[in-house]
Amino acid sequence: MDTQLARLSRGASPQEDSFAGNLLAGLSKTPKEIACKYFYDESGSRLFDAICDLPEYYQTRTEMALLSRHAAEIAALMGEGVEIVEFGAGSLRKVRILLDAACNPRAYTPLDISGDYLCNVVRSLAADYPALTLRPLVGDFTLPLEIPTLPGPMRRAGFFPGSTIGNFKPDAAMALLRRMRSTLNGGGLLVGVDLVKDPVRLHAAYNDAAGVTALFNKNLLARANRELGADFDPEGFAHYAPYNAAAHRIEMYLVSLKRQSVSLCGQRFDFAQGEPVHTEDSHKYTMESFREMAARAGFNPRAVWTDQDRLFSLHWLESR
Ligand code: AVJ
Repeated sequence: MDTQLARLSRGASPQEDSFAGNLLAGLSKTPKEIACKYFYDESGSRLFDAICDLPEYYQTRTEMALLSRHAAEIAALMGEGVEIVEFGAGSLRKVRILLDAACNPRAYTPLDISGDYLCNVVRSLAADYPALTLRPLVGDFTLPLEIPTLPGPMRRAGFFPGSTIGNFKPDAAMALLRRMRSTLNGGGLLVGVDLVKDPVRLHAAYNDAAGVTALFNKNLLARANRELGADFDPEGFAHYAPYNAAAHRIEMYLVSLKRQSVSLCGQRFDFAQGEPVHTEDSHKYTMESFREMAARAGFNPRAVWTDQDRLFSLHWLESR
């Protein structure tokens, strides 16, 4: 059984693509920003798992129910002996539903940015699926990537759940889908997409009563303190996550509650009272608007599934 972690690094230089590099560049801009992929160190990945269990965060349980309900149909579309490639694999909870339904899956290749976290979750998956070939890859799926093919004839199916696609602006989302299409060598892609809905419900999902999303957002600052010796005061910033209805997206910010300065890698950064740092966008689509985008990215949108309340959607896209 091959569960060695391989590291993919291609494209941007490690310097400009590192957490430190992104922070130094992003905090020098006006308005300030930090890229959302840096949420996911080991503790951020754990906080995200806690978000997925929150009563307000309907996305995860709705998507899991859709996967379970349509698993047989999805398995048939993926075909026999498929290699499942998951982009941003996280806890690996969702793929178990697919693996249980799939016909003799050839391999499972989870790709994630958090190596420590991936290593742990892959170990427990390997124990539960002893016959499956596992190829965990540590890396950033937003960079161009080529996954070495396994020997013998093999079809790939991509799995991109959780509405992670929503973290990209529509143009970047389309470019990402195009790149995934080429990584998949003609195979299909199963994508989970959060839907446009009542803004009050959307707002609640990113502003939970227990404050877990606030901790998740502030983990960026705690992580900078841990890894880079920065001196952020996480209590000096507020979690702010409004829904921008015109742009169909949740926008997430850390807002400085006072005038303050922070030192980071020998540089000083000043924050005005009330100054925002943009940390995430989470775009929402209609089923039709997502299918249109997928078609423009070179996919043939085939099946689409949703729940009774039309909270979330699962799309099966075929390469054409
Ligand atoms: C990474 C896209 C699944 O945007 O809903 C959850 C991240 N941020 N709560 C989302 C997130 C705040 C999440 N996804």
